[in-house]
Amino acid sequence: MTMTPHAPVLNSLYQQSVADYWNTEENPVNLRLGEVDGLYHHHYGVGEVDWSVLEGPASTRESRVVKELHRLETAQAEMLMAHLGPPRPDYRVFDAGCGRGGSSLLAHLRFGCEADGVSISESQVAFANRQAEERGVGDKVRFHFRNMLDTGFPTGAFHASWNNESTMYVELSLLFAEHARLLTRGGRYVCITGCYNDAYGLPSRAISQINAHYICDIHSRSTYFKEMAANRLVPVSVIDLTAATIPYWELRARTHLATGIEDAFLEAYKSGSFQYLLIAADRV
Ligand code: SAH
Ligand code: GPP
Ligand code: MG
Repeated sequence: MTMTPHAPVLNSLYQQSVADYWNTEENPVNLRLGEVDGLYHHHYGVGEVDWSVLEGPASTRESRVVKELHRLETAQAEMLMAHLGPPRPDYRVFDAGCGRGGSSLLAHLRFGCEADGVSISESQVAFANRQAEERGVGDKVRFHFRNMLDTGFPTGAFHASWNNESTMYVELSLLFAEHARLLTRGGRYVCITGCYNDAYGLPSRAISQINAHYICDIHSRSTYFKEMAANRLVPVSVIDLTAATIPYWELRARTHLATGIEDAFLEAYKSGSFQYLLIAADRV
């Protein structure tokens, strides 16, 4: 696989603005957590919270909070990994919208498989490649400055692929067409995403606030299934993780790492307008 993109990576002013966001993003809630073990996540957490981190000696509270939030975010990535197949060590997996590379590294550590991640942020790609090099896995885990809608990778090159909180930046019809092209027949696709609930109606105010905060466009739940069905992706598991992610946001809101978006997530989830979903699908 060549390192030279076959087409321009950024194809609209919108994509340029998203790239600008990620090229300059340095939130402590992401960097301090990543420093715990070198797995840098740009997604949220799931699972029960150890609330005792907010108590005890003030001198160690911040570092205990950091570790706890990181543990919950890593648990989210582990949940995605658990639906990947599992990949064999000789398999190749694709990470669409890879951020600083945490999920790809985790996939290699868990399964021994090769991973290719793409992001439209050049600084993220450079950061993620440094992490892989520092771990000595740069030959197995590679990150590329490419567009996930038009990756340039060969057809059928991957046995599994995923989007971990990156589907809300693109049109799903285009995204799933590219995953379907890249996956072998019988390959596994997984996404974890926030979507709006068709049963509630159109996006609530809190969802609009989340869209404005990250420059994204949260899709409806129905759009995922419609576009998967149109692109040879047949859902095999659908897990509503909404209840599992609310404690993460409750904790985050009470810490020194809160960014100001926490109340919008809590309001969106608790009102029933927003859902945190894992969808696993087979490429048929
Ligand atoms: N999946 C990662 C990062 C999620 S943040 C994680 O779980 O840590 C969203 C990511 O999507 C960012 O890295 C951003 O650069 C990427 N992204 C957004 N639009 C993209 C596009 N069209 N092509 C490739 N990556 C894109
Ligand atoms: C990235 O996480 C956020 C997104 C990919 C977009 C929104 C996701 C939804 C589920 C709607 P981050 O870790 O960079 O965000 P933060 O800096 O807030 O921790
Ligand atoms: Mg984060």
